[in-house]
Amino acid sequence: MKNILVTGGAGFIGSNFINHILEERDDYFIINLDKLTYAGNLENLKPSEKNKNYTFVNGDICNSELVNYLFEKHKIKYVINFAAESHVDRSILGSEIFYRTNVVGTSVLLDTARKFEVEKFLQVSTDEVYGSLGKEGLFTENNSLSPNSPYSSSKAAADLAALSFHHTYGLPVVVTRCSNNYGPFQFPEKLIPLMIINSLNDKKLPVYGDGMNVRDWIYVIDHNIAINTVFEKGRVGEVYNIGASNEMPNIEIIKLVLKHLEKPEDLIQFVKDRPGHDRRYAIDSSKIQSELGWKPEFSFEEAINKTIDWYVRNKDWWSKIISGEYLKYYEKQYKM
Ligand code: NAD
Ligand code: TDX
Repeated sequence: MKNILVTGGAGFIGSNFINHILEERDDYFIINLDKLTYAGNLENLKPSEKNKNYTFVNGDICNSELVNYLFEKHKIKYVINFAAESHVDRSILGSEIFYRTNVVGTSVLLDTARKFEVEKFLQVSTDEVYGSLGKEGLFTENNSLSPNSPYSSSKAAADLAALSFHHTYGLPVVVTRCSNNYGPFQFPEKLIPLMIINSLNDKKLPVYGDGMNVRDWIYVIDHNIAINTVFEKGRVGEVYNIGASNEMPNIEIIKLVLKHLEKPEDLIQFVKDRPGHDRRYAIDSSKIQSELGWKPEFSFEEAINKTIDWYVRNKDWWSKIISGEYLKYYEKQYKM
C-alpha cells in the first residue's frame, strides 16, 4: 500500500484526481489535507468519501505541527501537492495569501517530507511560470522562468523550492507544469465555467481585452493521468510539461460555449483587460510523451461538450457557489 498525502484535494483538479485514481487503484491510501478555502468543496469528493482507502483532514499546509503529525500518524511516504491559491485575478486583487499558501505552505511540506524521508514528492506547477509567448514557439522544460503575475510568481517560487530540495538534500522531487485545465467541478471564477454559467443565466460574458489571448487547453482527467504517470515513473529532479496541444483564443471558446447552449453572441461584453495579461501559452509535451509514454486521451471536442453538459446537469452544485462569497468577489472584479 502506498500512503500518499494529497494536498488541496477538495479543489477542482485534486478532487478529480482522487475520484479517478481511487477507481483505478486499490494500492493507494490517500490522506487528503485541504483547508477548504472558498475553492475547496467536499461535495466534489462524494464518489470517494466512503472509500476505505481515503481519509479527509481539514487543515492548512502552512501548519507545520499538523503536517508533522499527519506524516507520523499515517506513515506518509509520498506527497502530491495540489494545494494552492489558484486564480490570477484574485492574486491581482491581493497577493499575500498566494505567497503564504503557495510558497510558505510548499516549504513546510518540503521540510517535513525531508524529515520523514519520503520516496516521492510531486509538486503540481503550471505553465504560467514560463511567462508569455509571442505568436510563435512553445514552452519546453528548458525555457527560463519568467512569471508575470503574483499567482505565477508564487508558483514559480514553489516550483524552484521543490527542485532546490532535490539538488541540495537529494529529496526525490518531480515537478509537473501543465497548461489550462477544464472539466467538471472547476470553480466558476475560471474562464470556461464562468462563461457556461453566465450563458445559462443569460448574463453578460466579460471578455478581457480583445479576446485574442491564447490558452492551451487540456481535459482535467488527461492532466491527472499525466500526474500519476510522473508520480510513478518520472525521474527525480526532473520537470515534465503537460499539455494536449490545443491552443485557442479565448473568444473562440466563448463563441463555442454560446453555440452549444444556443445562446446569442450579443451576450459577449468586452471589458477592461487584466493587468499584465499574458498573451499566449502553448506547451511542448514531447518529453513526457517520449520518456514516460503518456499522451492525452480526450479530444477537445468530446471533452468540452461533456464539460458543458456537466454544468447544465449540475446546477445544484454551482448555484450554491455563485450565491455566497463568490457574489461579492464577482461584483468587485467585474463591477457589474
Ligand atoms: P483550486 O483553486 O480549484 O483548488 C485549490 C485547493 O487547495 C482548494 O481545495 C483549497 O481549499 C485548497 N487550499 C488552498 N489553500 C490551502 C492551504 N493553505 N492548505 C490546504 N489546502 C489549501 O485549484 P485547481 O485549479 O484545482 O489547481 C490545483 C493545482 O494545480 C494548483 O497548484 C494550481 O496552481 C495547479 N494548476 C492549475 C491549473 C488550472 O488550469 N486550473 C493548471 C496548471 C496547474
Ligand atoms: O472573466 C474572464 N474573462 C476573460 O477574458 C476570465 C476569468 C478570464 N478571461 C481570460 C483570461 C485568460 O486569458 O481567459 C483566459 C483564462 O483565464 P483563467 O481561467 O483565469 O485562467 P488563466 O489566467 O489562464 O490561469 C489558469 O491556467 C493556469 C489557472 O487559473 C491557473 O491556476 C493555472 O495555473
